[in-house]
Amino acid sequence: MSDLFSPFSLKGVTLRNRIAASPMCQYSATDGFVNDWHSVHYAGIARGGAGLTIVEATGVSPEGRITPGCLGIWTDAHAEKLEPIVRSIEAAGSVPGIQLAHAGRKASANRPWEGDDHILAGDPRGWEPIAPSAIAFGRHLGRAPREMTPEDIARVQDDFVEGAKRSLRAGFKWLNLHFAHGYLGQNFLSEHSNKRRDAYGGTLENRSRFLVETLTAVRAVWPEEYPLTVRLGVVEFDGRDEQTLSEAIEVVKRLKAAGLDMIDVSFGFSTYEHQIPWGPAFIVPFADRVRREADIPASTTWNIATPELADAAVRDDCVDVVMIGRSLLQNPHWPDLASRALKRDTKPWVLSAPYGYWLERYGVAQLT
Ligand code: 8OZ
Repeated sequence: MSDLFSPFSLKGVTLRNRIAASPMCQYSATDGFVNDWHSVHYAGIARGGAGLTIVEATGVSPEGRITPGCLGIWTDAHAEKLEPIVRSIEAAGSVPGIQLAHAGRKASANRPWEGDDHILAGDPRGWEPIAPSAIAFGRHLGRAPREMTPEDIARVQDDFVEGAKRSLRAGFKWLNLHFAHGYLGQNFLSEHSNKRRDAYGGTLENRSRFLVETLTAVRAVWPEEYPLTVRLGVVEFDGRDEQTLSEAIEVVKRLKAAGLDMIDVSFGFSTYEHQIPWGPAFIVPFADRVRREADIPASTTWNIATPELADAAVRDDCVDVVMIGRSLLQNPHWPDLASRALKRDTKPWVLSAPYGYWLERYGVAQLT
């Protein structure tokens, strides 16, 4: 039986444990470039013991960023600046991953702690969002996007491909396409945001076309030995849960046929009219079902905040990998604490030798 500290192999990549650092926006970049904040942040998380460290949502184009502070990978220079971060993650024994993203109708917003709302049209800090249909998300994200033309769709898909190629050249070994949380991929899939009458709207086959085509194009340039994963919102908690979930499972099957290696299960956040049942590990049962019915490795996230919950998700055979977010912001060394709490603090150390050796030799209790 696998547990949180069992290694996990997918394609040619092996994670030292089942703990992944979930991609978490830092909103701290300028013009999409990483800086000292990101260097310290990612090295810190990787040193803390996570088996996989996924760099935050990184815009495949300038207009694909959520905020002006989001990372981007639309030039080679952006990718080159990511190389030292990749090296520091690997040097700490973690696998370097990156999440490629396009924010669709939620793009061009202020940083969360500076309002979280759309930047007003005409403000030079912002830009015009694009999406499948000219329908605003609503409330604080009230700016209507421009409806994408077929040329826009082809161009954004090409941006994902170029982003994947640059990610590979920067040294990343794990790719996650962000098709969840009301961003562009989810905008196409969801009937809340997609009212198109062409080949990209209407039936499930049409609404999933952008996702499947993009995945297919990325797979063609992303090596077979490296995992290609997708974060997908499989449920909206909008009263149509069974329909949305069964549709999503069908989409995951199509993505798998197009080369998807693992599904990262989340929720859609396509509408404000939702009743999200926030609670401990509340997405795990959905991930379990998608994993079984689509017969594909899965990870999930949200409120998996204790070692026991994370371990149970793996031991109960619901997911293969657990994405940890806020617990790693609180304490990048959370994997070490988890191993002690679960009494699995045996060799190999969860922390790298420069930390792990001393903690073993003198014991933590003697230091406190
Ligand atoms: C949760 C909290 C803040 C940001 C996303 C960028 O939806 C996010 C995000 C998620 O992927």
